[in-house]
Formats: sequence, C-alpha cells, structure tokens
Amino acid sequence: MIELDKLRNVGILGHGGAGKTSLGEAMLFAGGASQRLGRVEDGTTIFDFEPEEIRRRISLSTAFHSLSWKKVRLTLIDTPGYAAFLPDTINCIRGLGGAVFLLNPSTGLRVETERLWTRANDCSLSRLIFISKMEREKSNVREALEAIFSGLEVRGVYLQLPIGAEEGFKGVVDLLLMKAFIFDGEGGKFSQTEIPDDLKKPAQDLRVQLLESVAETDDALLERYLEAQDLPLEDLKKGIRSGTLKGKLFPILYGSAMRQIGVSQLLDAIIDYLPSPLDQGEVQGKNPVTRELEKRVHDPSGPLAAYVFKTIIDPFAGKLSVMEIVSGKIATDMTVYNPNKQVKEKIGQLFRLEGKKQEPVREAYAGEIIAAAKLKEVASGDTLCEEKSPIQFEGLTHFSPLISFALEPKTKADEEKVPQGLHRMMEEDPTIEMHRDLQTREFIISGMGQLHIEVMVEKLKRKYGAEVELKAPKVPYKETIKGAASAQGKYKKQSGGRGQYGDTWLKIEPLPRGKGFEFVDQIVGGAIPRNYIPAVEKGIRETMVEGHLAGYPMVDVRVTLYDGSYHDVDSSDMAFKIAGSMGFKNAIEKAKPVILEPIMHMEITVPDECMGDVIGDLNSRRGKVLGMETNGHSQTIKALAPMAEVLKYAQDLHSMTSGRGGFHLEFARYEELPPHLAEKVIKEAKAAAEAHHKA
Ligand SMILES: Nc1nc2c(ncn2[C@@H]2O[C@H](COP(=O)(O)OP(=O)(O)OP(=O)(O)O)[C@@H](O)[C@H]2O)c(=O)[nH]1
Ligand SMILES: [Mg+2]
Repeated sequence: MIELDKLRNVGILGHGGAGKTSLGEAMLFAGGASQRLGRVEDGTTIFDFEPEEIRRRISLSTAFHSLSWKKVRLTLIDTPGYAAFLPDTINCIRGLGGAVFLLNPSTGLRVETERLWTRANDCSLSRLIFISKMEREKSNVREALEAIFSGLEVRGVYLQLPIGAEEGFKGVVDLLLMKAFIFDGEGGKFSQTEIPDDLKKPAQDLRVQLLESVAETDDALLERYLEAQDLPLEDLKKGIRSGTLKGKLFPILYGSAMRQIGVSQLLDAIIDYLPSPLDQGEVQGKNPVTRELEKRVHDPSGPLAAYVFKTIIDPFAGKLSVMEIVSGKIATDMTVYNPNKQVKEKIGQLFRLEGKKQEPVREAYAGEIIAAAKLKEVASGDTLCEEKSPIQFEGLTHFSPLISFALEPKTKADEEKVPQGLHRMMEEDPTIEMHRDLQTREFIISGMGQLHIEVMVEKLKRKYGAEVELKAPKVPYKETIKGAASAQGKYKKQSGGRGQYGDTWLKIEPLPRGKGFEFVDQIVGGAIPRNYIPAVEKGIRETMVEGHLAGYPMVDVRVTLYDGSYHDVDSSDMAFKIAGSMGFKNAIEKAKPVILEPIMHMEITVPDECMGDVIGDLNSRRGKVLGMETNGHSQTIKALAPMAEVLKYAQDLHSMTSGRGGFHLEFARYEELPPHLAEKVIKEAKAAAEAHHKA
C-alpha cells in the first residue's frame, strides 16, 4: 500500500484547445512515463487515444495516466475543454485531489473557463495556474492575465517571471529561489543561472507581492514577515502550500508544453503545493436510510466508501466503473453495497487506468482512482460502500440536452443495432438521451451540440457496427393547455361475445410550467370501482405522451376524474383505459391546446467590435438581451432565445466573429410558441406523419 502523502490525483483543466493534453504529455515525458513526447497534431498522444479524438485533434473524454515524480505517484487526469464535452469534465472534478488550470491570456476569459472555475470553486478544488504556449503569447501576458482574473474574481500569485517573450521565450525566474532556469537544450534540459540583469528589479518587486500575498493568509507568517521583511524559503513554501490547499492562493507558473519549458518546475509545484488525499479533508454524504449527514475522511483503514464518477465501455475489458476510493479499501472478490440501487455486488477485476491500457491490481485503497470491471448494476454517480456502514455521496450533475437529431438506420440490420449501441453509449455518457418518435417511428437522439451528436454517430458505427444517417436537428417541443374543460369519455362495445364498457367524466386544467402531470381521483360513492381507476390514469398518461396538436408530449396538466359509470359484466381495465384516453382527448379539444418551445439561456462572449452585429442578430432570432458585462477587451452578453432559433448558433457566431466568439447555452424554460409558428410546426408534423403512413 502506498503512503497517502505520496499520492496526487491532479486534473488538467481549461477551455477547449488551451493545451491540456499537450501539457499532460509533456509531464508524462518529463517524468519518464512515456518514451517520446506525444503530440496532438500527430495523433500520438497517450491521453487522446480514441479514433474520434485523434481525427479531430480534440479531447472528447476524460483520460488517466500516472507518473512518478520525486517518489510521489502522480495520476494525471486529462479532461475535455470544449463546451459540448464539459459535462464529463464537470462530473470528474469531484474525483480530483487538485488541478492544474490552464489559461491562455491572449484568448481572454472564455465561457468554458468560467464554468470550470465556478465548478472547481463549488468543489473547493485546490488549483495551480499554468500559462502554457508562452512562446506564442504576446508580451503583455500579465495584463491579459489580470483581465481574466478580474473576470473570475480571483487573485493569482506569481511564483515565476517569464524570461524572453514570444519566440524568444526561454525560461523562468523562480521568485522563491531568486534564480533563473534557462532552457537551452533539447528535451526539457535546463540550467540554473543568476537572474538576467534586466529582470532583477521586476523579479524583486514581484517577490515582494508574493511574500505579502502569502503572509496575508496566515497570522503567524504575517508577523514573521513584518518583522524581517522576508520569509525563509521553508516558511514561504509552507505558506504557499497551506494557502493553496485552503483555496486562498492560486499560484501561477509559466511554460510551454510544446518546447518542454517549465514542465519539471510545474511537476515540483504539484508535489509541493497540491493536496495529497490526506489534505483533502472530509467528504460529505448521507446515510441512505436515515438521510442524515455522514462524513468520510481519506483513511485506508476506514469503512469502504467509493464514488463512481465515470463509466467507460472498453472493447476488451467491457464496462469499467471509474471511482475515487474515499475511504477504506476495495479488493477483487469483495462484496460491496450500492445504496443508489439498493443491491450488493461482487467486485471482479480491478484496474488502474493508464491511457488506453489497463493495469490489473488486486486491491486499492483510499485516495486512489481505480476502475472496476463488469459491475452490472453500477452507474456513474453511484456510491459503493459497506452495507453495515452505509453512505451515499451526491450523484452526477444533470445536464439538459441542447440539440436533437433524427437518426435514420441505413439498413434493417442497422435498425436493430442502433438502440443497443445507443444504450451502451448512454452508460458512458449520461448527457445522451434517446427516444422513438411515436408518429414517425424515427430514433431521436439528443446531446450537448452538433459535434457531440456527430461523434456519437461515428462511435455507433465503429464500436457497435450500426450505420445511421443524421437528419435535420429537431426541437423538443411540448404541448399543453391554456384553459380548463370537462368532458366525457365513454367506451361501449357489444358486438358478439363479451362486451366492453367504461365511462368516465374528466376535468382538465393547466398546471404551472414545469409541474408535469397530476392525477386527482374524486370518485365518490363507487361511481367507478376503485380497481379500475389506475387504468383510467394509465390511459390518460399514454395519451399525453402522444400529444394532441403535433405529436409532442403533453405537460403541465392536472386531470381530475370526478364521475363515471360501469357495468358489472362488461367493464374491464382495458375498457376504462380506453375510456380515460377518450375523455382526455375530448377535453383537450375544448381546453385551448398550445405548443411550448424550449427557451435557452445564452452567454455569449465576443470581442468589443463584434457586439453590435451579435446583438442585432440576436434580435432577429426572437432573442431578449438581459445584460452585458465587460471583461478586458471582450463583452459577455446574457440573453434568452428560443432553441429553434439557435440550433446552429455555433456556426453563425463563428462567422460573425471570425472565430473569436464563444458561447454557452443552457436550458431555461418552456414558453408558448407564437401562433403563426405553431401553425407551421403542426403542419410539418402532420406532413411527416402522413409521409410515414404512406411509406
Ligand atoms: N505553440 C504551442 N502550441 C501548443 C502548446 N500546447 C498545445 N499547443 C497546441 O494547441 C492546440 C491544442 O492543444 P491540446 O493539447 O489538444 O489542447 P487541449 O486543451 O487538450 O484541447 P481539448 O482537449 O480539445 O480541449 C494543438 O494544436 C497543440 O499543438 C504549446 O505549448 N505551444
Ligand atoms: Mg485535450
């Protein structure tokens, strides 16, 4: 068993394309975990190993690999940064001990950066900040960086000063040692020298800032600093460590993953300043039975408590449940309890994930990230524990899908493989949703963006052999009613044999937005026998799913069953189900049915000069601007807009801002679709249904 203080689980976080994977590769190489430096451009990285990632040169899923640095086992977790793939990152953040957060000063504050930063705050995640790509940054890095910090409402503390700018970037001044590290050889080799003359003064000034920031975090340090106007190296390091662990300090380092500059220094800083599991403190959960607060600390001798934050479907190993062991130990053949599913399961093979490879281990302890193979009932978000010391950690963060497409299987054989493949993919990626359109029988899949869906289609083919074609994006409209109405639903049949008889009187009325469905049973005096009432409700529910105007599911309706009649011989569940459905349909017609459309909350970040165009465009999309914020040379616009109008916003914003804008969409609420547009939607739905019936 490895000592807990010799472990670090460190995520690499940052917006899309910030340089995370490249930095991860540079660290693995520097630590001797890989024999050559993997490059995203060449598709040779350890972290981006899936064909879909290699082809696009972006990370689509979180990946793991460890290295050893100064006798510490450092597990690096490379995460996706593009918006459509951020849910995976956001759900992995809880499994992290600390993080290296990448910022690209010249790119400004991206929405993705903001979301990740906020999530890290919520999880009290200790962070180092790394400015990679320094050989590409403009010389005003500090100014640009400060603009980002003010947007994030944090203060970073500089541990280094870059030497040389842009192409001439060649090393860093270490403000703790007051020495320079010059990278002059190949493969990350550097030499330690005196600080170049022109940097002596700025280095001295920045060191004072560093000392002050560190002293401010601790009264004892402050006293010592005020007395001596300096701090000994050991105190300074301890102060930075404790400030970073408490989330009061965010140390900043510089480098270049591509040129392997500053990578060893970053690895040192990870060991020196980021938490080991021992420093991570209590993890809160609930007792699944009493619902009372339960806590665990990272202690290998405590009762088992592990949190599954990710699922991988591996072509060879099968389903892998990736978990952080918070407390205790887990071993092959052990029986564990899953409070989320209320089942016990036996642990089979355990693996440590190393890129696309898995290294089998017999057991693992608190503080480790481990994958368990082929656990049947376990899903991402579940807790595993001992049945006699039960605990349940908070589950995954839910993300509402932002876009839907219809899938058309290419052949009959594909048609059967599609749902199987999609179900496997949904285990890995809980942001995927799938249903079958009841009218057209099409498969509708929903995801976080067009790119996300395209990747799904590729994976369906590669991993599950199902070929499909994507059809136009669909908006998940819903239906509801605006008025109240009552109606009868009577089903009576007496043609030969046994008859059918069910008779219901229903009242329907609108519920507030988001309330779904409510069924009220007001039958008194046995007008309908009790045992038939669930059948009435079932009939209504099934009818709601089919919608009334355009085949979209109906929501926010209360149905009150208040009267009816029955027949001693002819009544049955089936007859009452049909009667309920008929009554509901009759009532809807009189209750002013309408179509609802999803409205999205948008945050759009654009350079100053594009503001006018972007706002004008929003207005033409039925958008409502809620407010604007300035940060540096960019503006963040907050707005509401109907989803139907922003299905292809990524492309449009890209062309309006020459690729410099970014945006983030989140579902806000459903609103009534204006009548002229509703008419169009209804017409289209009818046409689609007719075309299907003819086919
Ligand atoms: N010049 C330069 N380019 C870099 C450096 N690091 C990364 N890049 C380039 O930046 C681009 C994105 O790099 P990645 O490492 O894939 O970035 P990422 O943050 O992992 O991206 P996602 O995972 O897709 O969010 C690639 O073209 C890299 O070659 C660097 O230090 N210097
Ligand atoms: Mg990446």
